[in-house]
Amino acid sequence: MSSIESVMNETRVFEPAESFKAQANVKGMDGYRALCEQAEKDYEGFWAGLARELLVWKKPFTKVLDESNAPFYKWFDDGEMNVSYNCLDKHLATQPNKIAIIFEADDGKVTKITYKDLYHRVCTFANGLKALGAKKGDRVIIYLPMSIEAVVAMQACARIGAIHSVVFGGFSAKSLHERITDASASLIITADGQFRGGKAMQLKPAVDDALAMGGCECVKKVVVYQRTAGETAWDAQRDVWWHDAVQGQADTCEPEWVNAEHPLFVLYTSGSTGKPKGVQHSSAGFLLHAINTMRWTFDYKDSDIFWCTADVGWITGHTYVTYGPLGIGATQLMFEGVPTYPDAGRFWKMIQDHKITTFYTAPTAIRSLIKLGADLPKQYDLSSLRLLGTVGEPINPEAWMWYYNTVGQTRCPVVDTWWQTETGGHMITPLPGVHGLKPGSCTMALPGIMAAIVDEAGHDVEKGKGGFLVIKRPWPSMIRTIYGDPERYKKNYFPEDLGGKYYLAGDGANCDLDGYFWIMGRIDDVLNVSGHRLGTMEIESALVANPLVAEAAVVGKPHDIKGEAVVAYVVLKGARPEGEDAKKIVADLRNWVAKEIGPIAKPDEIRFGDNLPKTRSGKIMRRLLRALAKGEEITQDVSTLENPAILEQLKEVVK
Ligand code: 6R9
Repeated sequence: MSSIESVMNETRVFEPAESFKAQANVKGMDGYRALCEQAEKDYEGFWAGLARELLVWKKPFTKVLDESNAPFYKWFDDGEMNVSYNCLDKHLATQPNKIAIIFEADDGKVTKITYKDLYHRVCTFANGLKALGAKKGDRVIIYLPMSIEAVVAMQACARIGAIHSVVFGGFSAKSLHERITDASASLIITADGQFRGGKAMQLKPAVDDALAMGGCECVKKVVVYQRTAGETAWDAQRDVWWHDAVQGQADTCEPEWVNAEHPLFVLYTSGSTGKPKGVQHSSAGFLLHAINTMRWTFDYKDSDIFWCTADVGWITGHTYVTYGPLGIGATQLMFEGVPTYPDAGRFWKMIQDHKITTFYTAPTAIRSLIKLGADLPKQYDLSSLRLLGTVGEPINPEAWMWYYNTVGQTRCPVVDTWWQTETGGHMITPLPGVHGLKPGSCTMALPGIMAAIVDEAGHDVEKGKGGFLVIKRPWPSMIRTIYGDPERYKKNYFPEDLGGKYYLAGDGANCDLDGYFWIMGRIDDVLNVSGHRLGTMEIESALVANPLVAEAAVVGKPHDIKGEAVVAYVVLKGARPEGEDAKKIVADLRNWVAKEIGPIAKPDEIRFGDNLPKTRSGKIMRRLLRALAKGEEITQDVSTLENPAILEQLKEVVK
């Protein structure tokens, strides 16, 4: 709490330059207020107007918002459209030869693909998928590295009405298995491997392992894109090379016209229980917000070259790589590799070489790049940049200032965009030609997004007082349900305590006297490690699944680069280990978690105790564990502890 207070004492305000404002898609506070008023006066009319302007409909909608089965809202429900048509076919008449994707491989090789070529690639692959039996409504797991093929695969699913579920390539076979079975997927699209930092890494073995875990009878085919061309284990009945799947297929494919509410994708994210939630999104509402935020937040112009560094395995990659940029007809850069290879200047060199105008990345990347060379950007020509953005976690004012001064050379507004997997697109963010920027604040809600801060009973809190961040009205790109678990959707996001009608974001926030929002972080048991959401329960379940472990508790602790680090308190079934023994078990447990969930979830620290501190009712005292992790003085009442000596044990970090 103290850090947020100091952040909120930030008094610097950076106003947009007149020249930026003059050319902006939303001009000045007047322009912003006019849109907000329009939304307040006629909420449905406001969104309907945007949906007519920005989407192409096969059958126009006549209904806008259906609240009859709240909180299962429906938008534009009697309309018909196709997302892939809106991202590809729509542009064929006006800009067939515009570059859609510039792909830079790990080794620096550049491939460019026009809208027309991408359209044909998507159609051909869509026909290939159909030939393999995929059809409307089927769930398709995509486990691919950053590649043009990843976008082709997602767009091809959208084209035939199949529901994709992309699994980040850094997730383990176990995590993959969990998602395959939860979604009952009939098809998996993967690659033999991927290149990162000059090394070839295998990907398909994780799919093979996942399918060998059982319960995957639903999966009929595995399509494999050949990227690294190494040795690949093969099941001739089940596996098909991508290049064979498209062989002889026609390069046009009539899109499957779907209802506006037809699910476009399910994306798994961490919540406060051990089991990840399948966040389900719609077709029309999702795409509408993706396109409109390209226009408003990123001030999109035809001449822009857009670069969002997120992997397509995360929501940011869905909305601002696969759908938003293509929906609006942009040229964008996609990058296969890592920011540190061949050296820490890679990002800056890419901005220079490709003349990037709009650069969107995560605070954790910014912090690590500062550490690797705060002056490095000065060695490159970054004059093409006109707008910068951040996403994924709160940005500390120091990192913000560096980004603004050193990367943007004080010329580029920084849009600090607050949103979530569940919201589909930006929610609270500066508009670059509108808001004066305060480092560390995501400023104000977009027009039509009714964000507010409330107390436990759902009442608005006064400005300057913290509370729960909620969205008071449904919006088009919101989550529709948790796949296969509508009850959990209702309970989690529309709790009765708040009257059951506000969307509860799960973040604590503050609104200052100027009406600027400041995000304080999660209020549930969700950690934000390098901008990735991880449930503490998920990591705990992984740890206790290890035969050596009796009990485990996981908390976060502030970390300079990652934002938060994972600290695990572990009680073994045997005696508390010491010395070399302890070191070996720590290494084993970290690898174990990497296997169970993925390397991103590896605990940074493991501490062993004879027991965990618990209340009389047996609840783990997490606040105490958080204080211990931070190395703070213990001021809490610990009189209920059976064995106070364990506090000393739990202070000890095994290095
Ligand atoms: C898009 C994305 C969502 C959680 C969210 C919040 C944190 C995201 C932020 C931010 C402060 C920002 N978060 N953007 N916190 N300022 N600009 O990251 O989705 O992976 O679902 O994470 O990330 O805590 O609740 P997701």
